[in-house]
Amino acid sequence: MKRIFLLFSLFFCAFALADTKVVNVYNWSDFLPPHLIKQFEKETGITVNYAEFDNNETLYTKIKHSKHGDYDIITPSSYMVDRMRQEGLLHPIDKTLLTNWHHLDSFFLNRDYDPDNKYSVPYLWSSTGIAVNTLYHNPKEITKFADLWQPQYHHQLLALDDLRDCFTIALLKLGDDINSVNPDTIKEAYRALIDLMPNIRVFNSSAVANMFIDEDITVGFAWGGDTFLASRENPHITFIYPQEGFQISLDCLVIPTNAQHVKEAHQFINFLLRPEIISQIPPRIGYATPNKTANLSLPADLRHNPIINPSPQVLKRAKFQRDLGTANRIYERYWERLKIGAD
Ligand code: N2P
Repeated sequence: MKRIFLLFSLFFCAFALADTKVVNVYNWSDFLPPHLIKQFEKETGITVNYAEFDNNETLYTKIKHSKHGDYDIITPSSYMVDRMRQEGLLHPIDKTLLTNWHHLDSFFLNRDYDPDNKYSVPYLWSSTGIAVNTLYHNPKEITKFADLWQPQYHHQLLALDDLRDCFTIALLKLGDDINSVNPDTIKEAYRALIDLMPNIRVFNSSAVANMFIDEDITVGFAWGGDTFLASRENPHITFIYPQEGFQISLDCLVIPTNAQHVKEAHQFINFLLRPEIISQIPPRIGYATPNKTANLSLPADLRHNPIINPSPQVLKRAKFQRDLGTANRIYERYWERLKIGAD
């Protein structure tokens, strides 16, 4: 009798497991409020397994070496979408399953990094600019990335711990293309970063808001999203869109080629495209949404906040990052040397 009961239980468990629907999400740290995950689970009966990363390169390595389809949704930035799609790491998006697609703002669609958005759905965006605490620094003296090289910022700057963001500010300072693949130009950008090192106090990209709130750091280049969060807690913090131009950091929802739960992944994406869902994210995590319907419903102070939503005039200076192909290796080598302090 006992044995029959045990067999029955095992059979029941296996049946229950097979029937459990899941979606495995791998997202940037602090990039989705937990209550929305719960809401999705409740609405759909799909269990969300959730993990976080801190930079595109970590994400890339995980996906490149994931043999068994560990993830169904990941959120690379535009340049990494470009690289992954070219390397065959992404599953095409089935837009017929995304009934909320039409809410997206066309400014963010059909860019070079993914023509026709065959593989990616814009999720959240921000700009890389200069964050300044006006109690300590005169923001009028900082209008461009090049100003960060001034000796007055000796040992003061926060630098994003992010290869592309660091090279981009150096390339902009030099007046070069932020997607340059010319070895001489990349070398010049590296030399410029070496020159910047005495001013850098810390490399960090996951605790930026808190560092500014606590005034451990008072100036540096940062993502607008973190700076916005910090500015709500510490009113002396402001954000400058540099004159040379600046990079848009657009993070996208994509499905890896070997994902095991493609249908559930589309359901998750469509949920995040729903205006009443995505509009809950900017007030909580500081990043802006490319969903135009959601933007209209944001509280006015957020809608008109220049950190979250820069004017169309400012946006004209915005640049999108693309993949660098074989030049990636050159950047990576210089990045490693920079971080270990070799020249
Ligand atoms: C915030 C995540 C930042 C995403 N922790 C930058 N692309």
